[in-house]
Amino acid sequence: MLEQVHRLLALPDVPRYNIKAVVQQTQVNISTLRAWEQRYGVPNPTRSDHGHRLYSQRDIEIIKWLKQCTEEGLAISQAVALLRDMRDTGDVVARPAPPPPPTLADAGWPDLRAQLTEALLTANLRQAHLLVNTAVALFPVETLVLDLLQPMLIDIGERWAHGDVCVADERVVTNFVRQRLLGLLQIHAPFANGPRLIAGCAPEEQHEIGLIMFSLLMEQRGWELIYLGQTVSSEGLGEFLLRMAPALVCMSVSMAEHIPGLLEIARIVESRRRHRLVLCYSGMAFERHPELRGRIPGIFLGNDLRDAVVRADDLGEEIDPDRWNRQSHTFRS
Ligand code: B12
Repeated sequence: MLEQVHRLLALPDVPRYNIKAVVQQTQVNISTLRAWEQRYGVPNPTRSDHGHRLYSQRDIEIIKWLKQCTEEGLAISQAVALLRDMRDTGDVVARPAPPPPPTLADAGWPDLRAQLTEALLTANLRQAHLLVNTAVALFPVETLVLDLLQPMLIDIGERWAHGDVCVADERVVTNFVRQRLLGLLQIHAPFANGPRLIAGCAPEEQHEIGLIMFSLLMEQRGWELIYLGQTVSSEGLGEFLLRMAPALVCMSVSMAEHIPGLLEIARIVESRRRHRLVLCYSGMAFERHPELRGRIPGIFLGNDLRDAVVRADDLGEEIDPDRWNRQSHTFRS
Protein backbone atom coordinates (compact mmCIF):
# COMPACT_ATOMS: atom_id res chain seq x y z
CA MET A 1 0.00 0.00 0.00
CA LEU A 2 2.88 2.39 0.79
CA GLU A 3 4.17 1.81 -2.70
CA GLN A 4 0.75 2.72 -4.06
CA VAL A 5 0.58 5.97 -2.05
CA HIS A 6 4.09 6.88 -3.10
CA ARG A 7 3.13 6.43 -6.74
CA LEU A 8 0.03 8.60 -6.26
CA LEU A 9 1.98 11.44 -4.72
CA ALA A 10 4.42 11.39 -7.59
CA LEU A 11 1.76 11.99 -10.27
CA PRO A 12 1.57 15.32 -12.15
CA ASP A 13 -0.11 18.01 -10.10
CA VAL A 14 -1.26 20.39 -12.82
CA PRO A 15 -4.82 21.67 -12.25
CA ARG A 16 -6.89 20.79 -15.33
CA TYR A 17 -10.19 19.08 -14.52
CA ASN A 18 -13.43 20.61 -13.32
CA ILE A 19 -15.53 18.91 -10.67
CA LYS A 20 -17.88 17.35 -13.19
CA ALA A 21 -15.00 15.59 -14.92
CA VAL A 22 -13.75 14.38 -11.54
CA VAL A 23 -17.15 12.95 -10.58
CA GLN A 24 -17.28 11.15 -13.92
CA GLN A 25 -13.82 9.70 -13.57
CA THR A 26 -13.97 8.72 -9.91
CA GLN A 27 -17.67 7.95 -9.37
CA VAL A 28 -17.45 9.90 -6.12
CA ASN A 29 -20.31 12.39 -5.86
CA ILE A 30 -19.93 16.15 -5.41
CA SER A 31 -21.12 16.31 -1.80
CA THR A 32 -18.64 13.62 -0.71
CA LEU A 33 -15.81 15.41 -2.52
CA ARG A 34 -16.67 18.66 -0.74
CA ALA A 35 -17.01 16.92 2.61
CA TRP A 36 -13.56 15.30 2.29
CA GLU A 37 -12.09 18.64 1.26
CA GLN A 38 -13.69 20.50 4.20
CA ARG A 39 -12.96 17.91 6.87
CA TYR A 40 -9.56 16.58 5.81
CA GLY A 41 -8.21 19.08 3.27
CA VAL A 42 -7.95 16.28 0.73
CA PRO A 43 -8.24 16.72 -2.16
CA ASN A 44 -7.06 20.29 -2.24
CA PRO A 45 -8.04 21.69 -5.66
CA THR A 46 -6.90 25.08 -6.91
CA ARG A 47 -9.46 27.59 -8.15
CA SER A 48 -9.92 28.99 -11.66
CA ASP A 49 -10.26 32.74 -12.30
CA HIS A 50 -14.01 32.26 -11.90
CA GLY A 51 -13.58 30.51 -8.57
CA HIS A 52 -14.34 27.00 -9.83
CA ARG A 53 -12.42 24.05 -8.42
CA LEU A 54 -9.71 22.66 -10.70
CA TYR A 55 -8.27 19.23 -10.00
CA SER A 56 -5.03 17.63 -11.16
CA GLN A 57 -4.44 14.06 -12.31
CA ARG A 58 -2.89 13.46 -8.89
CA ASP A 59 -6.05 14.70 -7.15
CA ILE A 60 -8.15 12.34 -9.26
CA GLU A 61 -6.00 9.32 -8.52
CA ILE A 62 -5.96 10.22 -4.81
CA ILE A 63 -9.76 10.41 -4.79
CA LYS A 64 -9.99 7.01 -6.49
CA TRP A 65 -7.58 5.58 -3.95
CA LEU A 66 -9.52 7.07 -1.00
CA LYS A 67 -12.71 5.58 -2.40
CA GLN A 68 -11.05 2.17 -2.72
CA CYS A 69 -9.75 2.39 0.87
CA THR A 70 -13.21 3.14 2.28
CA GLU A 71 -14.75 0.33 0.22
CA GLU A 72 -12.17 -2.03 1.70
CA GLY A 73 -13.12 -0.98 5.23
CA LEU A 74 -10.41 1.55 6.09
CA ALA A 75 -11.68 4.72 7.80
CA ILE A 76 -11.33 7.76 5.59
CA SER A 77 -9.41 9.55 8.38
CA GLN A 78 -6.85 6.70 8.46
CA ALA A 79 -6.40 6.75 4.71
CA VAL A 80 -5.86 10.52 4.77
CA ALA A 81 -3.37 10.18 7.65
CA LEU A 82 -1.38 7.63 5.65
CA LEU A 83 -1.32 9.98 2.71
CA ARG A 84 -0.09 12.84 4.91
CA ASP A 85 2.65 10.73 6.47
CA MET A 86 4.01 9.86 3.07
CA ARG A 87 3.82 13.44 1.87
CA ASP A 88 5.57 14.72 5.00
CA THR A 89 8.51 12.38 4.62
CA GLY A 90 9.34 14.46 1.54
CA ASP A 91 10.39 11.22 -0.09
CA VAL A 92 8.53 12.09 -3.26
CA VAL A 93 10.00 12.89 -6.63
CA ALA A 94 8.77 16.27 -7.86
CA ARG A 95 7.46 15.52 -11.36
CA PRO A 96 8.22 12.04 -12.63
CA ALA A 97 6.54 10.34 -15.55
CA PRO A 98 3.01 9.12 -14.89
CA PRO A 99 2.55 5.36 -14.44
CA PRO A 100 2.67 3.40 -17.67
CA PRO A 101 -0.65 2.59 -19.32
CA PRO A 102 -1.75 -1.06 -19.22
CA THR A 103 -0.15 -3.30 -21.84
CA LEU A 104 -2.29 -5.45 -24.12
CA ALA A 105 -1.09 -8.48 -22.16
CA ASP A 106 -2.12 -6.85 -18.85
CA ALA A 107 -5.50 -6.12 -20.37
CA GLY A 108 -6.00 -9.77 -21.38
CA TRP A 109 -5.46 -9.48 -25.14
CA PRO A 110 -1.82 -10.51 -25.65
CA ASP A 111 -2.26 -11.67 -29.24
CA LEU A 112 -4.08 -8.60 -30.56
CA ARG A 113 -0.97 -7.26 -32.30
CA ALA A 114 -0.42 -10.58 -34.09
CA GLN A 115 -4.09 -10.69 -35.10
CA LEU A 116 -3.98 -7.16 -36.49
CA THR A 117 -0.74 -7.82 -38.38
CA GLU A 118 -2.23 -10.98 -39.87
CA ALA A 119 -5.41 -9.15 -40.91
CA LEU A 120 -3.42 -6.38 -42.59
CA LEU A 121 -0.95 -8.66 -44.36
CA THR A 122 -3.84 -10.63 -45.82
CA ALA A 123 -5.48 -7.29 -46.72
CA ASN A 124 -8.48 -8.22 -44.60
CA LEU A 125 -9.19 -4.57 -43.85
CA ARG A 126 -12.66 -5.28 -42.55
CA GLN A 127 -11.19 -7.47 -39.83
CA ALA A 128 -8.38 -4.97 -39.18
CA HIS A 129 -10.86 -2.13 -38.65
CA LEU A 130 -12.98 -4.28 -36.37
CA LEU A 131 -9.95 -5.15 -34.26
CA VAL A 132 -8.87 -1.52 -33.98
CA ASN A 133 -12.43 -0.35 -33.28
CA THR A 134 -12.60 -2.80 -30.41
CA ALA A 135 -9.17 -1.77 -29.13
CA VAL A 136 -10.17 1.91 -29.26
CA ALA A 137 -13.20 1.12 -27.14
CA LEU A 138 -11.25 -0.98 -24.62
CA PHE A 139 -7.88 0.67 -24.13
CA PRO A 140 -6.49 4.14 -23.47
CA VAL A 141 -5.01 5.84 -26.52
CA GLU A 142 -1.52 5.40 -25.06
CA THR A 143 -1.89 1.62 -25.04
CA LEU A 144 -3.25 1.66 -28.56
CA VAL A 145 -0.32 3.73 -29.82
CA LEU A 146 2.56 2.47 -27.70
CA ASP A 147 1.69 -1.18 -27.35
CA LEU A 148 -0.26 -1.97 -30.51
CA LEU A 149 0.43 0.30 -33.48
CA GLN A 150 4.02 1.44 -32.86
CA PRO A 151 5.52 -2.04 -32.28
CA MET A 152 3.52 -3.44 -35.19
CA LEU A 153 4.94 -0.79 -37.55
CA ILE A 154 8.47 -1.28 -36.33
CA ASP A 155 8.10 -5.02 -36.87
CA ILE A 156 6.70 -4.52 -40.38
CA GLY A 157 9.48 -2.03 -41.20
CA GLU A 158 12.09 -4.62 -40.18
CA ARG A 159 10.38 -7.42 -42.10
CA TRP A 160 10.26 -5.19 -45.16
CA ALA A 161 13.97 -4.32 -44.76
CA HIS A 162 14.77 -8.07 -44.65
CA GLY A 163 12.64 -8.73 -47.71
CA ASP A 164 10.05 -10.77 -45.78
CA VAL A 165 7.17 -8.51 -46.80
CA CYS A 166 6.91 -6.57 -50.05
CA VAL A 167 6.57 -2.81 -50.50
CA ALA A 168 2.83 -3.12 -51.20
CA ASP A 169 2.28 -5.04 -47.94
CA GLU A 170 4.20 -2.37 -46.05
CA ARG A 171 2.09 0.37 -47.68
CA VAL A 172 -1.17 -1.36 -46.70
CA VAL A 173 -0.05 -1.44 -43.07
CA THR A 174 1.43 2.08 -43.01
CA ASN A 175 -1.56 3.68 -44.72
CA PHE A 176 -4.01 1.86 -42.49
CA VAL A 177 -2.19 3.01 -39.34
CA ARG A 178 -1.80 6.56 -40.66
CA GLN A 179 -5.50 6.85 -41.45
CA ARG A 180 -6.57 5.44 -38.11
CA LEU A 181 -4.24 7.80 -36.23
CA LEU A 182 -5.46 10.83 -38.17
CA GLY A 183 -9.04 9.80 -37.44
CA LEU A 184 -8.27 9.67 -33.72
CA LEU A 185 -6.70 13.13 -33.91
CA GLN A 186 -9.97 14.47 -35.26
CA ILE A 187 -12.07 12.76 -32.62
CA HIS A 188 -10.03 14.18 -29.76
CA ALA A 189 -9.48 17.67 -31.19
CA PRO A 190 -12.65 19.31 -29.80
CA PHE A 191 -11.59 18.47 -26.24
CA ALA A 192 -8.14 20.05 -26.43
CA ASN A 193 -8.09 23.53 -24.90
CA GLY A 194 -4.50 23.77 -23.69
CA PRO A 195 -1.57 25.53 -25.32
CA ARG A 196 -0.98 25.24 -29.03
CA LEU A 197 1.39 22.79 -30.60
CA ILE A 198 2.47 22.90 -34.21
CA ALA A 199 3.74 19.57 -35.51
CA GLY A 200 5.42 18.91 -38.82
CA CYS A 201 8.17 17.11 -40.69
CA ALA A 202 11.31 18.88 -41.87
CA PRO A 203 11.40 20.02 -45.52
CA GLU A 204 11.56 16.96 -47.85
CA GLU A 205 10.83 14.57 -44.98
CA GLN A 206 7.93 12.21 -45.71
CA HIS A 207 8.09 9.88 -42.72
CA GLU A 208 5.37 11.20 -40.47
CA ILE A 209 3.92 8.29 -38.51
CA GLY A 210 6.09 8.79 -35.41
CA LEU A 211 5.09 12.45 -35.43
CA ILE A 212 1.38 11.66 -35.74
CA MET A 213 1.68 9.31 -32.75
CA PHE A 214 3.43 12.00 -30.73
CA SER A 215 0.80 14.57 -31.79
CA LEU A 216 -2.05 12.31 -30.73
CA LEU A 217 -0.52 11.69 -27.30
CA MET A 218 -0.03 15.43 -26.83
CA GLU A 219 -3.62 16.10 -27.86
CA GLN A 220 -4.66 13.56 -25.26
CA ARG A 221 -2.95 15.74 -22.69
CA GLY A 222 -5.04 18.72 -23.72
CA TRP A 223 -2.73 20.37 -26.25
CA GLU A 224 -4.42 22.08 -29.17
CA LEU A 225 -2.77 20.61 -32.23
CA ILE A 226 -2.08 22.20 -35.58
CA TYR A 227 -0.81 19.33 -37.68
CA LEU A 228 1.23 20.34 -40.73
CA GLY A 229 2.31 16.83 -41.74
CA GLN A 230 4.97 15.82 -44.24
CA THR A 231 7.66 18.04 -45.71
CA VAL A 232 6.88 21.45 -44.23
CA SER A 233 8.35 24.31 -46.21
CA SER A 234 10.05 27.21 -44.47
CA GLU A 235 8.41 29.63 -46.88
CA GLY A 236 6.05 31.98 -45.01
CA LEU A 237 6.50 29.93 -41.85
CA GLY A 238 7.69 32.86 -39.73
CA GLU A 239 4.55 34.86 -40.36
CA PHE A 240 2.39 31.76 -39.83
CA LEU A 241 3.99 31.14 -36.43
CA LEU A 242 3.28 34.70 -35.37
CA ARG A 243 -0.36 34.35 -36.36
CA MET A 244 -0.83 30.97 -34.66
CA ALA A 245 1.14 31.82 -31.50
CA PRO A 246 1.97 28.22 -30.56
CA ALA A 247 3.94 27.36 -27.42
CA LEU A 248 5.87 24.59 -29.15
CA VAL A 249 6.87 23.71 -32.68
CA CYS A 250 7.69 20.00 -32.84
CA MET A 251 9.52 18.68 -35.87
CA SER A 252 10.36 15.20 -37.04
CA VAL A 253 13.33 14.07 -39.12
CA SER A 254 13.91 10.45 -40.12
CA MET A 255 16.64 10.85 -42.72
CA ALA A 256 19.91 12.64 -41.97
CA GLU A 257 19.88 14.40 -45.34
CA HIS A 258 16.85 16.38 -44.14
CA ILE A 259 18.69 17.94 -41.21
CA PRO A 260 19.63 21.11 -43.16
CA GLY A 261 15.91 21.70 -43.68
CA LEU A 262 15.35 21.39 -39.95
CA LEU A 263 18.14 23.90 -39.32
CA GLU A 264 16.37 26.35 -41.61
CA ILE A 265 13.19 25.98 -39.57
CA ALA A 266 15.16 26.24 -36.33
CA ARG A 267 16.52 29.60 -37.45
CA ILE A 268 13.01 30.88 -38.15
CA VAL A 269 11.83 29.75 -34.72
CA GLU A 270 14.92 31.28 -33.09
CA SER A 271 14.07 34.64 -34.61
CA ARG A 272 10.67 34.44 -32.84
CA ARG A 273 12.10 33.51 -29.47
CA ARG A 274 10.89 36.63 -27.75
CA HIS A 275 7.41 35.25 -28.42
CA ARG A 276 8.22 32.42 -26.04
CA LEU A 277 8.23 29.95 -28.87
CA VAL A 278 10.27 26.77 -28.46
CA LEU A 279 11.43 24.31 -31.11
CA CYS A 280 11.47 20.63 -30.21
CA TYR A 281 12.61 17.84 -32.48
CA SER A 282 13.11 14.12 -32.72
CA GLY A 283 12.96 11.23 -35.18
CA MET A 284 14.95 8.33 -36.49
CA ALA A 285 17.75 10.55 -37.84
CA PHE A 286 18.77 11.34 -34.26
CA GLU A 287 18.55 7.70 -33.24
CA ARG A 288 20.90 6.71 -36.05
CA HIS A 289 23.19 9.74 -35.69
CA PRO A 290 23.27 10.70 -31.99
CA GLU A 291 26.02 13.23 -32.75
CA LEU A 292 23.41 15.40 -34.52
CA ARG A 293 21.36 15.87 -31.35
CA GLY A 294 23.18 18.88 -29.96
CA ARG A 295 23.56 20.67 -33.28
CA ILE A 296 20.04 22.01 -33.64
CA PRO A 297 19.11 25.12 -31.64
CA GLY A 298 16.12 23.62 -29.87
CA ILE A 299 15.21 20.79 -27.53
CA PHE A 300 15.74 17.17 -28.47
CA LEU A 301 12.81 15.26 -27.02
CA GLY A 302 14.35 11.78 -27.26
CA ASN A 303 13.13 8.87 -29.36
CA ASP A 304 11.01 7.25 -26.70
CA LEU A 305 7.51 8.55 -27.34
CA ARG A 306 6.27 8.19 -23.79
CA ASP A 307 9.18 10.17 -22.33
CA ALA A 308 9.02 12.74 -25.13
CA VAL A 309 5.38 13.49 -24.38
CA VAL A 310 6.07 14.02 -20.67
CA ARG A 311 9.01 16.29 -21.51
CA ALA A 312 7.04 18.37 -24.02
CA ASP A 313 4.10 18.66 -21.65
CA ASP A 314 6.40 19.96 -18.92
CA LEU A 315 7.87 22.50 -21.32
CA GLY A 316 4.39 23.87 -22.00
CA GLU A 317 3.87 24.43 -18.34
CA GLU A 318 7.22 26.16 -17.97
CA ILE A 319 6.47 28.48 -20.89
CA ASP A 320 3.10 29.62 -19.61
CA PRO A 321 1.38 27.76 -16.76
CA ASP A 322 -1.74 29.94 -16.97
CA ARG A 323 -2.59 28.80 -20.44
CA TRP A 324 -3.83 25.46 -19.19
CA ASN A 325 -6.76 27.19 -17.59
CA ARG A 326 -7.77 29.40 -20.47
CA GLN A 327 -10.61 28.36 -22.66
CA SER A 328 -9.64 30.43 -25.69
CA HIS A 329 -6.39 31.45 -27.31
CA THR A 330 -6.26 35.14 -26.71
CA PHE A 331 -2.57 34.84 -25.89
CA ARG A 332 -0.21 36.98 -27.95
CA SER A 333 3.11 37.94 -26.45
C1 B12 B 1 6.63 3.80 -43.89
C2 B12 B 1 7.97 4.15 -44.50
C3 B12 B 1 7.96 5.04 -45.57
C4 B12 B 1 6.68 5.72 -46.05
C5 B12 B 1 6.31 6.86 -45.07
C6 B12 B 1 4.80 7.10 -45.08
C7 B12 B 1 4.38 8.12 -44.06
N1 B12 B 1 3.25 8.76 -44.37
O1 B12 B 1 4.98 8.33 -43.03
C8 B12 B 1 7.13 6.24 -47.46
C9 B12 B 1 6.66 5.24 -48.47
C10 B12 B 1 6.65 7.63 -47.86
C11 B12 B 1 8.65 6.17 -47.35
C12 B12 B 1 9.50 6.79 -48.24
C13 B12 B 1 10.88 6.67 -48.23
N2 B12 B 1 11.60 5.93 -47.37
CO1 B12 B 1 10.85 5.00 -45.84
N3 B12 B 1 10.34 3.85 -44.50
C14 B12 B 1 9.18 3.60 -43.99
C15 B12 B 1 9.31 2.52 -42.89
C16 B12 B 1 8.91 1.20 -43.49
C17 B12 B 1 8.51 2.74 -41.61
C18 B12 B 1 8.68 4.12 -40.95
C19 B12 B 1 7.69 4.27 -39.82
O2 B12 B 1 6.63 4.86 -39.99
N4 B12 B 1 8.03 3.68 -38.65
C20 B12 B 1 7.16 3.72 -37.50
C21 B12 B 1 7.42 4.97 -36.66
C22 B12 B 1 6.51 4.93 -35.44
O3 B12 B 1 8.77 4.92 -36.20
P1 B12 B 1 9.85 6.04 -36.48
O4 B12 B 1 9.58 6.76 -37.75
O5 B12 B 1 11.17 5.42 -36.29
O6 B12 B 1 9.65 7.11 -35.32
C23 B12 B 1 9.98 6.81 -33.98
C24 B12 B 1 10.83 7.80 -33.30
O7 B12 B 1 11.82 8.30 -34.13
C25 B12 B 1 9.88 8.85 -32.79
N5 B12 B 1 9.63 10.03 -33.56
C26 B12 B 1 9.58 10.21 -34.87
N6 B12 B 1 9.30 11.47 -35.16
C27 B12 B 1 9.15 12.13 -33.99
C28 B12 B 1 8.89 13.47 -33.72
C29 B12 B 1 8.80 13.90 -32.40
C30 B12 B 1 8.52 15.34 -32.10
C31 B12 B 1 8.99 12.95 -31.35
C32 B12 B 1 8.93 13.38 -29.97
C33 B12 B 1 9.24 11.60 -31.63
C34 B12 B 1 9.34 11.22 -32.95
O8 B12 B 1 8.68 8.23 -32.75
C35 B12 B 1 8.77 6.91 -33.18
C36 B12 B 1 8.89 6.07 -31.96
O9 B12 B 1 9.43 4.83 -32.20
C37 B12 B 1 10.84 2.62 -42.57
C38 B12 B 1 11.46 1.31 -42.11
C39 B12 B 1 11.90 1.34 -40.66
N7 B12 B 1 12.68 0.38 -40.27
O10 B12 B 1 11.54 2.20 -39.91
C40 B12 B 1 11.42 3.12 -43.89
C41 B12 B 1 12.67 3.99 -43.87
C42 B12 B 1 12.54 5.03 -42.77
N8 B12 B 1 12.60 4.64 -45.17
C43 B12 B 1 13.74 4.76 -45.74
C44 B12 B 1 13.95 5.28 -47.05
C45 B12 B 1 15.36 5.18 -47.60
C46 B12 B 1 12.89 5.85 -47.78
C47 B12 B 1 12.95 6.43 -49.20
C48 B12 B 1 14.23 7.15 -49.60
C49 B12 B 1 12.65 5.26 -50.15
C50 B12 B 1 12.69 5.62 -51.60
N9 B12 B 1 13.70 5.14 -52.25
O11 B12 B 1 11.80 6.30 -52.08
C51 B12 B 1 11.74 7.38 -49.21
C52 B12 B 1 12.15 8.78 -48.69
C53 B12 B 1 10.97 9.67 -48.50
C54 B12 B 1 11.35 10.98 -47.89
N10 B12 B 1 11.77 11.94 -48.74
O12 B12 B 1 11.25 11.20 -46.70
C55 B12 B 1 14.87 4.25 -44.86
C56 B12 B 1 15.58 5.44 -44.19
C57 B12 B 1 17.06 5.20 -44.06
C58 B12 B 1 17.73 6.42 -43.46
N11 B12 B 1 17.51 6.66 -42.19
O13 B12 B 1 18.39 7.13 -44.12
C59 B12 B 1 14.09 3.31 -43.88
C60 B12 B 1 14.71 3.18 -42.48
C61 B12 B 1 14.02 1.94 -44.56
C62 B12 B 1 15.38 1.28 -44.65
N12 B12 B 1 15.66 0.34 -43.78
O14 B12 B 1 16.15 1.57 -45.50
N13 B12 B 1 9.05 5.39 -46.32
